[in-house]
Amino acid sequence: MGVTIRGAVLHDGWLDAAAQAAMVEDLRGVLAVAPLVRPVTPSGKRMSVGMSAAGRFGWITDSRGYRYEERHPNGVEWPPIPASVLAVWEALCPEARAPECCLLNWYAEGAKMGMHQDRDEADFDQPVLSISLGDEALFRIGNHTRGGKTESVWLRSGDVLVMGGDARLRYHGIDRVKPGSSPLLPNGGRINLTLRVVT
Ligand code: MD3
Ligand code: FE
Repeated sequence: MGVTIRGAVLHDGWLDAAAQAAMVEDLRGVLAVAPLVRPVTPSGKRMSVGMSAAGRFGWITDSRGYRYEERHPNGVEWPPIPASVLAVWEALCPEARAPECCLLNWYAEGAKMGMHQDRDEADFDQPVLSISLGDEALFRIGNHTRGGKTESVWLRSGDVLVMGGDARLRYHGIDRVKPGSSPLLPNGGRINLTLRVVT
């Protein structure tokens, strides 16, 4: 069932160690086609998080703004979403439409993500599902406008968080990642996958 935090449902330890390792192997295949990039925001700041994607669309940002695109900045089509990842969506979001984007965020030591809303998608009735792999991350969730009280929770490798309903448009971010907190990735770091319906 999962634990609810401001309407987001946390499925603690949803993926066991073997499932996590198999998913990481699938993601190595994605990254071989669509390598990580550290995008630049419209204000000209380089993000600390590295990004790639799978599925019909990937989310990108550059000097022209935030948007979904059907190709990697290098011109290739995004690779398909791995079946191991789609299976998590099917299990936890059976009523939702099929995901059209699996955004892959890579957190090396020191990377973080400031508080933001996810609102570049067309249909906010569709949930967003997040999968955490590797080092633990301090996730913060707030309100429907910037500011006010927030709540924080550590996301651990194998945890899955579903943001639907009231949680879908809440401000959220990652304050920090704890180096050396998971044995999953040989050189440490954290991968976060977010599955989204875009259109
Ligand atoms: C709450 N990613 O990719 S995942 C993002 O860990 C993003 O990389 C963070 O925020 C990460 O946009 C947090 C949890 C998450 C993802 C999407 C949400 C929480 C959300 C959308 C709405 C509300
Ligand atoms: Fe987000």
